[in-house]
Amino acid sequence: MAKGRIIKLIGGQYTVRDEMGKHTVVKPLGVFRHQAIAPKVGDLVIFDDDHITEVLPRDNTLVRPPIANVDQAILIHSAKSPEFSFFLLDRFLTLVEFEQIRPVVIVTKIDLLQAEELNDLKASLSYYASFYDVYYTSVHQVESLEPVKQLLDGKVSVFAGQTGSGKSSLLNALDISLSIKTQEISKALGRGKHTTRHTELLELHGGLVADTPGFSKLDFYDMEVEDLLACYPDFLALSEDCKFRMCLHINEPGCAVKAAVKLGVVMKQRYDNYCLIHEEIKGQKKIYRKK
Ligand SMILES: Nc1nc2c(ncn2[C@@H]2O[C@H](COP(=O)(O)OP(=O)(O)OP(=O)(O)O)[C@@H](O)[C@H]2O)c(=O)[nH]1
Ligand SMILES: [Mg+2]
Ligand SMILES: [Zn+2]
Repeated sequence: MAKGRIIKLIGGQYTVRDEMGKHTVVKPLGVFRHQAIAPKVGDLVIFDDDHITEVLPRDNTLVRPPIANVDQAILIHSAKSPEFSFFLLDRFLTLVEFEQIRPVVIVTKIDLLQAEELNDLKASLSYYASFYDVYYTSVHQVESLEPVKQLLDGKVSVFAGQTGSGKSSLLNALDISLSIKTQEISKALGRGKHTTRHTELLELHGGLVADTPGFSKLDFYDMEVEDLLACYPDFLALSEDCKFRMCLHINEPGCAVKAAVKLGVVMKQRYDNYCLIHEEIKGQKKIYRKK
């Protein structure tokens, strides 16, 4: 019997990495089929020579991508191509906060911006940098990769971001021995859109990292509008001063968040994105009721 972490799942075969770093390919015992939980990538497990016998309690679990025990979600956004989007950033941040996982923001492909454009983007993102870690990278600028390497050490990280944002390229640049397929290569092979398909934890700079398929759809189906409150640390800090205890910061009088938006303390664009997501969640409920 040994303890380890599942780092790969392909065709019912699990690769487990033990505490010494040794890999063993095993199957789960049949018993898991009758339980609500199936072993997932990221799970800490007890295993023998050929079977997983126990899944240890999870800290957290993501459905898409299907990974357990994630320490941080590294959100990869391209500075250009595809165009940087604050709306997409706030959507990703909301979903990651809802899962109670620490988000880290990486803006990549910065080589595609003029110096002035990059300065403008950094100025806008400085608001986020006051409560999240924000990094700027390019696969063509090796010095930009060093801080990211340190970020991975000793942690289980998920790289997430829209398709084409540069997740696989960044991982390849962080460790040249990886050679993960990127879009250029898959285009040459004549494949369809999503380049990265299965879920696997890669051993990288002292940590484990999942390169997830690009999300094409980010929905809030599991959320209620009240759930949004805990997903905005900047608003949360102000909400003690809202007149109403469960203020949703939309139409309530005496709202400290709305007052802070007016004063320019809270970024207007971020507040607008919050309102759009709030509306979207309300809209979802209406559709449910009709059915
Ligand atoms: N100029 C420049 N191009 C980059 C950079 N990083 C990635 N790219 C290009 O962006 C395109 C998409 O990169 P990928 O790494 O395949 O993107 P991905 O996020 O893994 O995409 P999916 O696997 O489909 O989700 C490729 O053509 C890369 O060469 C960068 O730092 N600078
Ligand atoms: Mg990829
Ligand atoms: Zn309020």
